[in-house]
Amino acid sequence: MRPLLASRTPRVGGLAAGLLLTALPACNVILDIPEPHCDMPGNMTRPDGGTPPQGGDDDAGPRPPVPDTPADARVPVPADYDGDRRADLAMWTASGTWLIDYAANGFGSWDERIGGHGAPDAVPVPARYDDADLRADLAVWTPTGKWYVDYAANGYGAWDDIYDGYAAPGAVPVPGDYDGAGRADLAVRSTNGTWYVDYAANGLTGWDVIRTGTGNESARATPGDYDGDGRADISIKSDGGVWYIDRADDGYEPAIWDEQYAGYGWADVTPVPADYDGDHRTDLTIKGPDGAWFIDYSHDQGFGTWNEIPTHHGEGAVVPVPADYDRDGKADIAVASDEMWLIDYAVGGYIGWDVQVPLTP
Ligand SMILES: [Ca+2]
Ligand SMILES: [Ca+2]
Ligand SMILES: [Ca+2]
Ligand SMILES: [Ca+2]
Repeated sequence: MRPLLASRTPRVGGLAAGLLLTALPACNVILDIPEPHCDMPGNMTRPDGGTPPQGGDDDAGPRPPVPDTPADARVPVPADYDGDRRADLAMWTASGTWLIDYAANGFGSWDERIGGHGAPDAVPVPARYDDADLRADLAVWTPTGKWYVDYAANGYGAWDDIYDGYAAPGAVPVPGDYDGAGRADLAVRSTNGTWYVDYAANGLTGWDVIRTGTGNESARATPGDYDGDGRADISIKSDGGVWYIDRADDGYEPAIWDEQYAGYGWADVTPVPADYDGDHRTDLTIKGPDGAWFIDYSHDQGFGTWNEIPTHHGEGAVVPVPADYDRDGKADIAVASDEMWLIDYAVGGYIGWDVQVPLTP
């Protein structure tokens, strides 16, 4: 291990960035970057240790993963529902209606209003669960372990399949393409830090991966493809600001991380990993409650220095919804509330919202 002093000097200048750095003490720390990461990528080896903060959660017991949701509550669920490689605006209501505003004809009104897609305590998890087309499938997961899927290939309308057996104590769903087969795999992470994956390629019949030691209850799941090999990697961000990555390429061993990076904000920031620079690798990114986004691109010298700190991009009770809304290959900064969807496209820089879409009921 070689401790590196990260300057964390933002490339954006000015008073605002300085204030933000002050407000985010975790950004001015000694970075404990595993030395192998600084060498050629082909020479990477697993650093020893890497166990995130533990303790306490074993006795915590199961807890509901989502608070009681009012029937009229709406959850932003952006995804590419028509397969044109542009993310579409969408909201799922707790009463089971999917509202979709396709990017193709411009944003401004719901193009689809699809009912009958609710379930008790459901959490919406749209993704491409089959490889029949490029369209996202409508899906919800429930804490009782059911995964409901309405495949896009035969048209949206009603659940095509209900898979059962995907429960774990206090679990949150973390679907993704963990084996690179081109389909989302069913996956959950439990409160006590076990990550379960059922690969779709060999049939949705039971867990193929049970990876223990992915942090405690307070850690946030941040799966993404951090090395760009087409397979989602297991990842968490701890309350203490450490971003842990267990790459898919060398398999998963309990509590052993391939990479870990410190300085990514305390518990009050929201991790928003996505590919903001368009190199097909997920970038380490957090959003502060004051509307600042701290982006650390993967394409330069690796992780450890903020590349961009756009401010005034979503203060207060908004949900960050980064996605590629204009098909330039780069995730765009975006936030949604019940009333408005705001997008700042990556092209042209993050100067201010390019699109402000009022959301009708
Ligand atoms: Ca689309
Ligand atoms: Ca990967
Ligand atoms: Ca990237
Ligand atoms: Ca974009």
